[in-house]
Amino acid sequence: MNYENLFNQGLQAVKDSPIRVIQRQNIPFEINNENFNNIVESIPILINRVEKSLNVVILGEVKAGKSTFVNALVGGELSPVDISEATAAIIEFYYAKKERGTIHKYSKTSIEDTPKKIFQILSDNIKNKKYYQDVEFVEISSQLLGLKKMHIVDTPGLATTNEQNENKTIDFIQKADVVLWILNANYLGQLDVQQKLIEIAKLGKPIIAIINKIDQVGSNPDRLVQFASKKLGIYLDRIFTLSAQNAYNAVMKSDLELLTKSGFVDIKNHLLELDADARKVHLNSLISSFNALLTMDVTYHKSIEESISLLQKTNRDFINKIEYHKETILDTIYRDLEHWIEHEILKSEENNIITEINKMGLINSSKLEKKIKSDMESIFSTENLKKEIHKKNIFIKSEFEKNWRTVTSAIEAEIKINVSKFKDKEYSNYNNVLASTFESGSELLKKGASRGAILGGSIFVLNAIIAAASFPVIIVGLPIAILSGIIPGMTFKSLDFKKQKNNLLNEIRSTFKDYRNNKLPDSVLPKLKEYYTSANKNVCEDLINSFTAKACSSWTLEDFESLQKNISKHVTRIESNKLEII
Ligand SMILES: Nc1nc2c(ncn2[C@@H]2O[C@H](COP(=O)(O)OP(=O)(O)OP(=O)(O)O)[C@@H](O)[C@H]2O)c(=O)[nH]1
Ligand SMILES: [Mg+2]
Repeated sequence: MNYENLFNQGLQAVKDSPIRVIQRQNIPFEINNENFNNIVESIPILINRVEKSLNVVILGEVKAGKSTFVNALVGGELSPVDISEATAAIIEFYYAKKERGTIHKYSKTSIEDTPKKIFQILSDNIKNKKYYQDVEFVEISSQLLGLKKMHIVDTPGLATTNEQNENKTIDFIQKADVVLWILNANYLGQLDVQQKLIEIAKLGKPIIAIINKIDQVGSNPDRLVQFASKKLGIYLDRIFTLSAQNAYNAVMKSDLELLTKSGFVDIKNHLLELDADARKVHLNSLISSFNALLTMDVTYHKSIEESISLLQKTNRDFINKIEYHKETILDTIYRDLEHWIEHEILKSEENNIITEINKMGLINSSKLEKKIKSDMESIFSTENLKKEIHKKNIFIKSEFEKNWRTVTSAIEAEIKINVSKFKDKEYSNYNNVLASTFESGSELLKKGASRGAILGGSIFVLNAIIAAASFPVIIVGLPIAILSGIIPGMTFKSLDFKKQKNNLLNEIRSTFKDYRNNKLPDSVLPKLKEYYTSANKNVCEDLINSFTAKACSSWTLEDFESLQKNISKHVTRIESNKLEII
């Protein structure tokens, strides 16, 4: 089987992703997810490794005892172990009869010497940050206790104060075939270890845990294994216990009893088994890593596909809701206007006039007569009617805006709830997807890496939906200008003050009534309704346009549908590129 070719085929499939192809155009969602982008960069690392040796990479937090363990393996003090001499570079050990060391530098000024000299140089520069920035990795050949085919890589501890080191180590993880994770027995309960193990497990790397420094804790080693297995077991292939310090001392003194007691012999035997089967272990790890990357790719694409469905549904629901409220809000305004014109307009003026006439008594007063006539004239002047309508308009406008704001904030809240329900559902769905995806892959991934870990909290399309669901404040102009010239004024020659008071009152009442029942409903009401109908239509259009613009960019429904089809095709293609473990 030519794995280079097979991996290359997978890489091409990943690169042809419809999402990656459109990445540079105007798309309505973010895909700036580091893990998503890393898939394309990670497969070539695996391709490069097909012809390389089995890499056993030692990882763990600072001062866990990684280098001490390597020294026991190498059988001499080769990897610097001291408080002041923390491992600051990646150091690769491999079997050779002749001991040799090389410091590979980015600046291409590599140094070759005896391992002892090489470690002296590293130690002399331990405080020199700039020096280590230029060190790509260090290579040491030695006897390595008979581990003839594998390379053992000592790394700077994770979570060091030196971020540069941590980044170098993380970059190196993709080059690992088997991870030996050294845990410090004193801090077995620490939570951040779990997060780091997930990161590695989701890359498809088999992980062997070594609980080190068991000489420092009172607990029985079996209890420690039980504890670690309960907490971290799903990410781990095997768990060993060790006192690297005792192992190292035992190796130096050839004390077989102490060596066995330290836990070292079991670990060494396990490594010898892996070494004997190095090619197969190596290829299976590459296949598992490759499949893990393809699963990540599938997971991302399915997530995008499903959130596009949600986007479309949200958009449809949104338009339906706006259309529904468009009717109800307009209806409320109509009813308010009708009621106002029929029962309320000029009501207090009417009451004032009536009170005044009632006060007139029996004697006609030409002064009062004049006053009432002029009052009526000014009440029914176009100017005054305009003022009344203007006042009412200010009120209706604010009611209108308030109603729309209530509606949009309810829609906004509902969209947010739907999005978060969708996220929850997605996460639980994908746990199942993962479980089946890894059936043929590494056992630990079947149980381990969750979809949450793969997606890393990024939900591509949903951010756009949430952003779109914050609506602009609705502002409606005042419709006074359009009313000019349509308000019928009135003259009052007809008022007859010589008549009975009751008759006069009736006449005044019927004047107001005529206005409320005929004149205004015929002239002003249709105009106001027309105005609010069109204002309401504009508000709806603005809301729909603003939502669609933010949530969908310039994409049409057809654009989304064709993307979804292409994503489905892509997912099928990626699945078909997954490989069987040998
Ligand atoms: N008691 C005890 N001490 C240990 C054991 N293993 C390592 N140590 C001590 O722990 C300290 C750190 O050990 P290292 O091997 O340098 O640890 P490391 O993980 O390589 O550290 P970094 O390279 O800085 O990440 C040293 O002082 C060791 O002597 C052990 O099994 N028991
Ligand atoms: Mg070290």
